[in-house]
Amino acid sequence: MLKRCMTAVVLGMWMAAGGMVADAYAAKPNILLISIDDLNDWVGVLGGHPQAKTPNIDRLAREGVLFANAHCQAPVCTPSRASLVLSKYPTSTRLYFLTPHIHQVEDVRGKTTLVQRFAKEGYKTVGVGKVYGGAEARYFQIYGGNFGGFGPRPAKKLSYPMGHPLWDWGAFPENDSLMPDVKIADWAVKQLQEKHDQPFFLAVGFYRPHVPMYAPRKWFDMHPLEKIELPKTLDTDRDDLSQYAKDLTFGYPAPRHEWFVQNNQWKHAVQAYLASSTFVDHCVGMVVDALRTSRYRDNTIVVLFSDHGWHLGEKQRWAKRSLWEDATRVPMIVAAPGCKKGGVSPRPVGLIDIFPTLLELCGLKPDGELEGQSLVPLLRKPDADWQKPALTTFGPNNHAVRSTRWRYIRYSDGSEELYDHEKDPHEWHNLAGKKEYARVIEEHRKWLPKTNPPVLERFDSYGLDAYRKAEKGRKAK
Ligand SMILES: [Ca+2]
Ligand SMILES: [Ca+2]
Repeated sequence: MLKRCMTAVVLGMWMAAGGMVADAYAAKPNILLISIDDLNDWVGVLGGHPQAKTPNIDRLAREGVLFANAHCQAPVCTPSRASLVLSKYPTSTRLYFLTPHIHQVEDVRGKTTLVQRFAKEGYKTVGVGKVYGGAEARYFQIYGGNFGGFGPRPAKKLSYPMGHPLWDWGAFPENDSLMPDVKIADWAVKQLQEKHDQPFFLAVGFYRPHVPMYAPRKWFDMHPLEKIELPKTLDTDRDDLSQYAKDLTFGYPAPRHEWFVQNNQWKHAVQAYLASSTFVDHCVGMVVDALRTSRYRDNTIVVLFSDHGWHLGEKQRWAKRSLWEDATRVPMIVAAPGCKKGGVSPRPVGLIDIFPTLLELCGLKPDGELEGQSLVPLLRKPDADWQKPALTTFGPNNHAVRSTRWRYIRYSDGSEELYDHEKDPHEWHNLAGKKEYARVIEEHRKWLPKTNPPVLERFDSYGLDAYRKAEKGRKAK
């Protein structure tokens, strides 16, 4: 099948070159990597929320393979993106939390990251917006900037009066043209309209639906407040969690769930998240539409992903920084020329697998240091046998193992959770204490990392307090 994919690519190029392969680069497909910040499974084709409106992502999924059981390797921006571009688990890099970044850690900064590998292979590497999640310009030959990143903010907060300056939501600013994500899309569109003499690796990183959840009024109007449905929750959901789990995942730097409920903001925030997601989907559409009408249409691999999920009240908590499905499941699509269209893979995969997949799709030599595995067998047959589960880590010795059916979590104090996704898609009922599941747990346990190097203490990461509190509680036991 890979041969067939590649044959189609080469044939397409051969015909485009008037029957002659123009040069050594001609056989190599271009790459368009689209990154979205903090988008969970509230995407039409993933069904995470019945009111999600993401027509452009849905269309892209129909043109490629949708990985419907894809997970981040760390449930927070920087380490998730680091894991993706290095194809290494947090337990190999010690990049567990928001800081440090790749270039700040001696053992890691010499490694060749995804984009740099393609530069070595003769690709022109071009980036814009948030891709690596910090020091972007170091990694691209041409970097277009972030155009204001998280975007303009109103003079006075619209919804959430206290706390972090980014935590706010509402209809703002007036026009799409004031949104950094639109400028980022525009910049990327221009790249696709240009003539490139080498194969290119174009990485486009959008900022919404990351807080502040501002988008112009029209995107809110597509999700009328009075019709907003809240996510399904169980009031007693936390009762079967260990104290360690609660300390680790409820000490996050965001408003408490109780605040949303008491201040009548839950629906507003759900509306803002849906509006921000529909808005960013529009930006994705701008770029993918430009590709479809460009000379690169038939020889470009498109990969779309989000860096982690997001809670909106599930388990009575908000945002990222947990080992549950809400924080680990991500949209992930691979659309490669000549390959299967409209496939949906139920197999557990990770963002860590993108790097080796792109190498194989481009006919490049595999890199034995990469810890992900190529997804080309699933691009061929989306439900092919697949042994390896997806692994997510949140601090040393805190891991979730996601197989096709189960989620197994083990925290550093030894406490465990097990959820059966066939019967309990919301992960309400922790089965870990029940004897009849001992064998399932045993099977999942063997995938836990064998080593858990400690946090690099000299980097005082935002949001690390919760981990420290949980560890303090464990040691006091
Ligand atoms: Ca993020
Ligand atoms: Ca529960």
